[in-house]
Amino acid sequence: MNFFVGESRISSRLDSEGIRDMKIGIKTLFILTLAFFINLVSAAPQKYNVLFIISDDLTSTALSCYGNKVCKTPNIDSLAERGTRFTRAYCQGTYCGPSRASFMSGYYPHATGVLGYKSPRPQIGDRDTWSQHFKNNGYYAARVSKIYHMGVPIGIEQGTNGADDEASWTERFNSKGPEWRAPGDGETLQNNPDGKKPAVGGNTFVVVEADGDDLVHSDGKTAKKAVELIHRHKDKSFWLGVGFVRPHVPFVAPKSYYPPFKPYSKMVLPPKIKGDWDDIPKPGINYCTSENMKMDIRRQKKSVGGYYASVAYMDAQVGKVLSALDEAGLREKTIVIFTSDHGYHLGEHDFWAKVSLLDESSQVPLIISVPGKKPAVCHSLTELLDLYPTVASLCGLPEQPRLQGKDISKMLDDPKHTVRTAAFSVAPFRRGFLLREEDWAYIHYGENGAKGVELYNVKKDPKQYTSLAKDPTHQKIVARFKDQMANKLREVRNNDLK
Ligand SMILES: [Ca+2]
Repeated sequence: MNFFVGESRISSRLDSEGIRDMKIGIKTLFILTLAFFINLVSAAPQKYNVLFIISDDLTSTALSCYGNKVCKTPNIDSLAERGTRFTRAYCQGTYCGPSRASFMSGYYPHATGVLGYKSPRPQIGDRDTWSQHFKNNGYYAARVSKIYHMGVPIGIEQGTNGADDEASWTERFNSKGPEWRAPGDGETLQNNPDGKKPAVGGNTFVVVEADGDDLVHSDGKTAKKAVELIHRHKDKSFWLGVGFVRPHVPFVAPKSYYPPFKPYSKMVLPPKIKGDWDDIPKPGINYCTSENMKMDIRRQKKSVGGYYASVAYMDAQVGKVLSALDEAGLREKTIVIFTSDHGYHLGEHDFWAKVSLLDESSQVPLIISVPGKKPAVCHSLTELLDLYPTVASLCGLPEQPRLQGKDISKMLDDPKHTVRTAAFSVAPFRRGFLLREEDWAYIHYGENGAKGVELYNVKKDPKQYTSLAKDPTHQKIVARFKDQMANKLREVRNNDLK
């Protein structure tokens, strides 16, 4: 405020040349200061892009980076080679609707009450979903195809939005595809013992060796749109959700993806153990079994081969999206996440598909790649619910204490770091609840376990063949878990939604 007074006082002592020099000096100082602040801003934590790729109904056991020797997934493997691969990541609901509503909203299924195939919006009101939080912080937020629940195949055949949440996005795109109607060699494997049914629609095990190329199908179109969006938005910050629908049934992929799995008779099924179901309570017998689907050994093996071909096809689409990131020069600016909404049974215990709370169905593949961080394999327990707070924290967005997940970003610097002793998941159809610790898997049915209990020592019995729930020497552990489950449910329901 004294600038002009000062200038006039000084001017009385200086000649006009001196005043000019001083004005230039002040201008220079101003420019230097401005440059300093611009420099400060550019040195602030980098505003990463987020590329979230999610497959549908994908078990980690089908990926070569998780040890599969038959199904090769070079593109997902390449992401695992540069990121952190999690071996104990769990979904919060073992089918699409609740799982997706949970990790997008930041709440457990029992906190929002979204246990079916619905959008979480009525429960969360105006609270930000994961992508919306980024959108409200200056990001372009888009989804291509299935991020929230969409019916597969029917919603994909129609190209509709499903149980989507419009407020989560700046833009959204659906990828219509022919699904089971794709021209090619189709066979219905489920409930078709005399082979008289043609390829059918609905939530049915159908394999179609399809004519034509990748772009005939929904996932090919999804990859193409994602590539286009990456190039179009490479100069601003984006949160891009890319949802592939394979390997969800129907198992449809171009013919070129099938040769490694043919003849189907060479597919190896998991061992069939006599009396395997004897210690599983009734609600623990999965809704899809070899028996109730009327699938003989030939059909079971073809189911595995068809599933693998769908995984290989989906992996190729992941490759196209990852290449686009490199072509756009964004690898060093983008956090890439690859996961699935839940796992899948491929004949273990003669179970098929999802819903079960055993590891094949509740554990998910999860790879997180953050620029500049060392590649690692992390065995610490984590939940899909942790993605929202973790990625928000990595991008320097405001923290939201209401979120029920935990920030696991320290695990990306130190894979030995832990944030939880148990992962929690639910199977709403069966009122089933899982607490998965490093050494134990505890499952009970009915709010208090009245409908049955399973307990597995996963250290000694990783394939979960022998439930110890009724073993007299394990009753203390069962009692501990029962208490812990009651506490967990209380904790989950104690939130800001009410
Ligand atoms: Ca799913």
